[in-house]
Amino acid sequence: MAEATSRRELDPDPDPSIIIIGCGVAGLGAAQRLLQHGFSRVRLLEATERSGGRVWSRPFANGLVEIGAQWIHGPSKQNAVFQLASQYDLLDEKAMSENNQARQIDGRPPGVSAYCTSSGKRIGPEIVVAVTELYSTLSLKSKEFFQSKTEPVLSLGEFLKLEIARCAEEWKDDEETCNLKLALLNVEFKMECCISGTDSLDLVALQPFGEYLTLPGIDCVFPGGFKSLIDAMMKPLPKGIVSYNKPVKCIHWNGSFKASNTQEHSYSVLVECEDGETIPADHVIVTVPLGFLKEHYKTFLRPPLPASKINSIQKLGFGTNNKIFLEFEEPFWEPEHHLINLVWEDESPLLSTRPDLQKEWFRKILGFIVLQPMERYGHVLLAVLAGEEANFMESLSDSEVKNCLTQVIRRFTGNPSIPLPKSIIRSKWYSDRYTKGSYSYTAVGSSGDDIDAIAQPLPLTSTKAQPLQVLFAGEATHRTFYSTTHGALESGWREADRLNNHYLPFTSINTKL
Ligand code: 6YU
Repeated sequence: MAEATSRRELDPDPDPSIIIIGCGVAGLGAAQRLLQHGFSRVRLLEATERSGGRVWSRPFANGLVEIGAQWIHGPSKQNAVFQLASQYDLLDEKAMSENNQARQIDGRPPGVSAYCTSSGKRIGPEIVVAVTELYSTLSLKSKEFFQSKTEPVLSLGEFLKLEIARCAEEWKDDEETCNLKLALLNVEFKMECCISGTDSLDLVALQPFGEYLTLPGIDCVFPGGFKSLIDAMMKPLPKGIVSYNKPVKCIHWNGSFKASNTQEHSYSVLVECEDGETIPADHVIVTVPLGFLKEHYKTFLRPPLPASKINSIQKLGFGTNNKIFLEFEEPFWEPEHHLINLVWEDESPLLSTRPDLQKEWFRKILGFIVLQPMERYGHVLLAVLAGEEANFMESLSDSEVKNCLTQVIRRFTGNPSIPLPKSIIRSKWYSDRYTKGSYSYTAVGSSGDDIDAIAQPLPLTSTKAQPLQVLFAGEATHRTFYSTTHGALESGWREADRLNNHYLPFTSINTKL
């Protein structure tokens, strides 16, 4: 593990009791770092029966599929997950190559795409290239407002729509081609909704959009599943450090709590679990998802969170991106295709209608990602969709989803005899009571300052009370890498380092991972 100067070697006296709530990437990162720094009284409380949180690799078809995080976004030296995965030797040769690390692809699924229309036709490369290039240009332009003091409109959606309308006026194509271009742009909107985990780009704030940092590197996956990272992080931790099925109900802070039957000093924090157990601690690192905090902020802390923090929790966005994996007996797609896009010819980003969820939820699916290599996964397609439609999908049965998607596939391929998929597995992140969605985004009315406000430890001001009683980590607390595993990991490390610096204010510790 780490070559770290142990804080116990330097200052063996205080060994505070530290509780980490949540055993996802952020919680594990914090635990790993605290132990490396020499803290020994560390305990993780996890609501569910497993580690990983929004990293969840499950057996399906021939291999493992990712119910949550799938790719290392920007696998290169500055990416903490890439660093750790390389150190644990979890990636294949291609991902490790200098060439892979140097390329920039802007967070989209890598590979060759096919574009099928709702009337069962294929769209040729010429029009696809023109539209994808236009969208990339607009997307880059939308990120420039981060550096400027003013923005023309509040949301990313409004900005893109104004730009598209302006460009469309200059198109010289016939009406059918213009409509097809708009329909293709609508697929880009759906993709952007999935990337941001939002219902609509009208909800995403324009000004802070460019603050999210995209790292170089063609996105890659873990050959042994994302879970191989979680397993590798768990391995060096002391046995029993994680208590599973241990949901925390309330964090009582700013108090003076005694451990039962001991003469120990009193603790500022008392963690109350749903099963009634209470655990005193000097420090608590909260890594629960923003979706959980949005629902429970009123009761999750006593005294309640300061108004400034509540305001930021409410303002920041947290939406759903769901996945549906389908296994087929035989592939009906061409082997070179990595993504089969679904282009509804009657759609356009310039036409805003509220969908009838019951009848049209599947229209939000942008397409099917082909899991490759086939030898590892079997014949598996992955459909992704975001927002209200993704939430609605969770209320349907497996066979309803399977039947519906088969109809869609038959229609778009023009092949009515494609058989039903053999099996299905899907995510339900919105109804997951300890997550309540997929990941965070800067919603209209919020900014990076809200992310920093959520990350601020309690108490907020230096009073006589013990500092750093409650600390906050998790993807939604990382200003430039929110919504990713590398953001979550860095946030866990950040809070562990914060505690370490607090106990050793004048000592510089060289921690190497
Ligand atoms: C990435 C990717 N990826 C797809 C989907 C999802 C996510 N992400 P955790 O939730 O993991 O842990 C908290 C724990 O707390 C958890 O175990 C709970 O059970 C527990 N808990 C809750 N309440 C509790 C209580 N009361 N008591 C005790 N325990 C409690 N990231 O790097 N690559 O491909 C994807 C994707 C469907 C759902 C993703 C991806 C996001 C990551 O999964 C996520 O950030 C981290 O795992 C979170 O870790 P954590 O520890 O913070 O929380 C410009 C611009 C745009 C900005 N966005 C662009 C980026 C695109 C990101 N897109 C991701 C897309 C995919 C496909």
